[in-house]
Amino acid sequence: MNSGIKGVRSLAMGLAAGAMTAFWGASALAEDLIGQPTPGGIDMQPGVTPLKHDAIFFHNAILLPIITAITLFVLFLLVWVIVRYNKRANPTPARWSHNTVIEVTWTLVPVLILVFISIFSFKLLFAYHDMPKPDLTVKATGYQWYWGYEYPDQKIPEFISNILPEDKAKAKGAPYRLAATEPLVVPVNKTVRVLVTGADVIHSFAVPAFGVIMDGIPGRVNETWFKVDRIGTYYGSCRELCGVDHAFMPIEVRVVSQADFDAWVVSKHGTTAAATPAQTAAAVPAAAAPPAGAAPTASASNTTPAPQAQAAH
Ligand SMILES: [Cu+2]
Repeated sequence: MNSGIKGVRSLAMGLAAGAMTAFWGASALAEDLIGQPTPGGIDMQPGVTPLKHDAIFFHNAILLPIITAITLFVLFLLVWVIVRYNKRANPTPARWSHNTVIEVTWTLVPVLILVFISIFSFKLLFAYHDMPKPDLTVKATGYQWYWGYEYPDQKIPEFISNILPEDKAKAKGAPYRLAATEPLVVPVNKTVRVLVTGADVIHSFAVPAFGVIMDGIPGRVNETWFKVDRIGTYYGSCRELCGVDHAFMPIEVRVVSQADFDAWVVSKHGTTAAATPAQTAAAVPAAAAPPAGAAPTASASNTTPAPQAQAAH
């Protein structure tokens, strides 16, 4: 009998271990895709911004252990009551109905747990709210059912970003329903302020790898920010049910080097001067009183207003 139990137990443990290996092993083998969902993946998308790193820490290191501990504790209490205090094991139940110590405890302990969580929660909330001085501002406007992006600093007027059709996405090797005809292009390691609004109904600008989600509300401009620490393409989507094609207005953000960003801005006929305060600050003394002949060395669009934009920084 004993060996039978042992056999069942080792079989169960073997099955459990096998299942765990298959479950975790598969997800570990399948390298997480950056900036988009991983087929069969678990957990959140890998983060590439300080906000997302903090959010992942908050979820994985603070919330999950607390949730797990509480769940196991309640499970233990349930099993204990079922086993120890059923009719057979405890034929004459106690008659008391109050216990001050227990009542104070089960009021105080949850309060303390919530206070502990709130310390980290508020820290994260404030981090979302306290945007560092932005290096770049982009405006994202939600339409039924596409996005419009505008770069006021670079004087790039709004351009439209639609969903990339399936055949074109396949041809490009880009994920269909995440790829867009025109990406939002931003420089790496720069604080990007995103102004979000809606033109018709409420939309929402969300990019999971950045940990940002912000409603775009008609008649109102909301603000969020991100600072991406690695070059790449990151996908998001509208996160507010906005009508029949809600699922077909993806967000594609291409994070590139400053040089590539400047080149992109030039290709959009924008001005690159205001985009690089760090560089222009260094360049200001040299450019303070440029001789008329020196103008061609600056970018073609770097005309009179640009030094004022530099001075503003
Ligand atoms: Cu929408």
